[in-house]
Amino acid sequence: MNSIEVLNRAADNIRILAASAVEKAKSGHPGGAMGGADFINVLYSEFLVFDPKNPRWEGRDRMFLDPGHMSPMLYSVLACTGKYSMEELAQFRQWDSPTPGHPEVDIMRGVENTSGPLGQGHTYAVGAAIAAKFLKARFGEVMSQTIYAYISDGGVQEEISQGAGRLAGHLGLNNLVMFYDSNDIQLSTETKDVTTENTAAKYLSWGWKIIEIDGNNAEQIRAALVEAKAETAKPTLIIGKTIMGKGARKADGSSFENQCATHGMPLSECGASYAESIKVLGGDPENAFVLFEETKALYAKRAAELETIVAAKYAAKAAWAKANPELAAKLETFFSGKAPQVNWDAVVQKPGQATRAASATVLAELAKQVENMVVSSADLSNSDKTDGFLKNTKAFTKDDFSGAFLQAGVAELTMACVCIGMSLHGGVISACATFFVFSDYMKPAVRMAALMEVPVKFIWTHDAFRVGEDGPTHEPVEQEAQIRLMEKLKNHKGHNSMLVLRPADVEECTVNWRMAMENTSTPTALILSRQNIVDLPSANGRKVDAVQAEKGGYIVECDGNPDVILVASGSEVSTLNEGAALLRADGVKIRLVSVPSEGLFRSQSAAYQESVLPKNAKIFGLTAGLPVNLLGLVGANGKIWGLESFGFSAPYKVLDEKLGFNGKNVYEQVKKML
Ligand SMILES: Cc1ncc(C[n+]2csc(CCOP(=O)(O)OP(=O)(O)O)c2C)c(N)n1
Ligand SMILES: [Mg+2]
Repeated sequence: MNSIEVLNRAADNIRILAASAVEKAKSGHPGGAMGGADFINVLYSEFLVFDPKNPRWEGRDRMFLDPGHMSPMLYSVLACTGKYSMEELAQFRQWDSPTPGHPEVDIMRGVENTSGPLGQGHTYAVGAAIAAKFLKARFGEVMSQTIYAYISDGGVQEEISQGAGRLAGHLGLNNLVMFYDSNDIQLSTETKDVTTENTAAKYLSWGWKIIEIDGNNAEQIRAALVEAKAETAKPTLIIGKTIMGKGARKADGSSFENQCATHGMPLSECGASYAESIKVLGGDPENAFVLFEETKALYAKRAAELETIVAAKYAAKAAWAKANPELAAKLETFFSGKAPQVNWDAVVQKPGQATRAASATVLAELAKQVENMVVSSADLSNSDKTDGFLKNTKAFTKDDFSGAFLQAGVAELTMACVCIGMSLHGGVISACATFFVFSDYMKPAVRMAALMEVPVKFIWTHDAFRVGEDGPTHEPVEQEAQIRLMEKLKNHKGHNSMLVLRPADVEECTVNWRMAMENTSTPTALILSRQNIVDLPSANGRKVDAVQAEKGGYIVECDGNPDVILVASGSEVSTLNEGAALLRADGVKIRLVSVPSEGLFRSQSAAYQESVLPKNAKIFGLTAGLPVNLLGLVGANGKIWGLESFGFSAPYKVLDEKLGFNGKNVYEQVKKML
């Protein structure tokens, strides 16, 4: 066993590196990192199981950081394991360095998740723990890793912790161990100024095991981790009382610990003395980016231990694979990250349905064909029609993860982050559903999914005011514009950060679902109608013609040299088609265009775009959302009929009439325009 002296020396080393990275960058957060160093050091030097040579090994333990501002702590401990050099730590927060201000997912360097928006990081861990349970139910002991999470006061205060805590306790995620860095200090105040909750009692009531320790005491940390790992029925919360800015000193050598000021400023700027603090911690302020001999020895010893541990795990896996070749092949397929093989011909759509119903038809097939897909709903499965999937599997329970459905409860942001966590864990394809209007509750997670490039599928139904009687609270208007902004935003690979699809009828829905399943590099949204939609006209049958939706936008029908182009997405395409019949009776020649994804359409060749929507054409657009949805498609010569206010409570056919979403109004508006 490592001596406590050695562990404390290595923790001080991590404190020095973290504080020095911030000092050099002239910005960052030293205080929390210095307080959390003891836990992170014990975790990485004695507990976390990973393969230093193969960071992607699916059987590794995972550590999800919630407070991204403690990045210097994470980079420093990973430097002890050889994943970052001293030079890279010294480049903290600089252009093109691998040490950005807040951690950005980088599996090869041991960073399991991007973190920064407090609360999301530990919820990914809950998702990863669920994915691990799902996989263990299928593959047994080869998938028996522990998921660690590190949370701080901010994460505990964020509302999402309620959902994460409830779900983890309810599902008895004993493979989840969360350390709460409880230093009683946050960004602008002490915690006592904003909360009087009994956090231990709160998590206890959710079904967690609670261990309370001195979070700067290596012996207590070790004992707590041993106890947590032995727990067989519950997730564990280790509440570690820590000292903010542990080791910080003023110029006169007196303590500068437990100061709010160390939260987000270099030591030299917040009232402490950088040099004095580094000296007290046993370092050299003139040459601070150094690993002590003791630290090197500690982590070399751990590396050797890991070699033995991992070799044994690989040997056990090899024996298992020999005895279970089919399962072993399946495990490999699950973790390949490749799109699953799906026989799409098995999807048989009934005409004239709502696209949410068409989605249910697809999901029923996916439940049968895609063995590693997990679908979740925030208590709306019978409305958002994920029940198409659920009817072919069963929901997870504490003792049974053989199903593939997660009843998330009414917690949309939690659900979204749990799905992201499953995806980050790997081995699982995750999808989650709710009403489109409540995508507002999920947007912060959508943004992170897009930034991390995880292929979560977001299913949003009840896509417009045609929710009807429920009224404006339930009627999305501006939501499509918001989500489509993610199509305009590029990820760091230079691709649209998200694929947003709003199918026009049942067959387009199947095609869009195929595109979602084949999109393994960004999140995808499917925006679906509540009400039935008349199928679009088609020369070759919709099943054939709808395949053109792969280009993001396409011509549904065209009368020779058209007088006007009618463009929309979703159910409004069908409404345009009603108007087209009236216009044709007047001798007007029409082109009908469906654009399920403007972002994807604008990624096509200029020639293709021009062939569908010529720049000088007269274009009329119809959207049940804000007119801006179609501005980029309709152009200056055109006209858009949209909704510019909140919706209203009334039967949807009445709303269609009152708000002008019918063939007659399309006819009138286009006639005025021509
Ligand atoms: C969602 C979100 N809101 C606000 C912030 C800004 N912020 C960063 S850290 C922090 C609070 C820090 O308190 P704590 O988590 O206890 O960290 P410590 O000060 O102990 O390092 C805040 C408000 C954020 N990162 N994410
Ligand atoms: Mg704190």
